Amino acid sequence: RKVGVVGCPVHHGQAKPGTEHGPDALREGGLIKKLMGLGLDVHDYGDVGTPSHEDDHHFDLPVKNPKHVATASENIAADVYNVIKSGRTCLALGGDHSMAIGSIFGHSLAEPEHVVVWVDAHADINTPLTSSSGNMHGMPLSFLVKELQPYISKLPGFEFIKPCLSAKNIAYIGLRDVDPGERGVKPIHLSFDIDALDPSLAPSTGTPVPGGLSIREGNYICEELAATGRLTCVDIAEVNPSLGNERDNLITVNSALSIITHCFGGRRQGTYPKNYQIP
Ligand code: DIR
Ligand code: MN
Ligand code: MN
Ligand code: MN
Repeated sequence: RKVGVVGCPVHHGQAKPGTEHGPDALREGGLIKKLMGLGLDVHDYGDVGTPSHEDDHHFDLPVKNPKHVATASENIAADVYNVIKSGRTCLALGGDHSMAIGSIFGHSLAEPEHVVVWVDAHADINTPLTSSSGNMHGMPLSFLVKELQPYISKLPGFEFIKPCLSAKNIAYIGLRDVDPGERGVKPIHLSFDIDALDPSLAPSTGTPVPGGLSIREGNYICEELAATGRLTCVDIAEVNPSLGNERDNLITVNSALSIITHCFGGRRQGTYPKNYQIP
């Protein structure tokens, strides 16, 4: 299997500096080697451009940094699209969770039928009008969901986005009752916010919430999704190496690497030998 890694070093979707260092923290934690160790053909495409804007205030809405988020999203979408078109599964490394605007949109250009699995402590479907924080990492799904478009205000730079997802094609973990007709054989986008894990396992993140998933639960979700053979794009968002101490960083990066490897063939029962053809 072939994997393409795209770094999305964005931070303007929330207020705490440091998520822009997420991609390099994961690389320096040994990401590429671990994926190659699973027998995968890995290509790292480097980081997308995140151009700066001087005047990025929106006076009518409490939305913070819309132009920064928009231009980065457009670049992320282009890279994710190219990676998937080249026949690789895309691994998008965030970055705050506003990264998912671009990754999900880019994925949809390559796979218009895709569905989204959103693993997060938060629903991230605020609209610019419902958001109380004004932070765009709490809004990504609202720009993509077709049914919400009547409620979405025009924002500078967002003209390129066409809503690409029906509300019924989003799964929030953990749902407990899915009907046969709601299932399908569609390509899957996994958007994993590291704050879905318990803060003891992912302390270096901006909005930790107690009572989160264990590593075992997180890995289980990823193994099940990987086993469908239909994972075409994976986001890892909100790793912030500027928060907490060195030990917190190490714990967080190792948790993220564990989640990632279980999306790409790592198994709790032990991983298959390199080049082994999974029957
Ligand atoms: C909150 C926090 N719901 C907001 N969202 C976060 O700002 O809209 N998402 N942290 O992961
Ligand atoms: Mn910056
Ligand atoms: Mn999130
Ligand atoms: Mn979250």
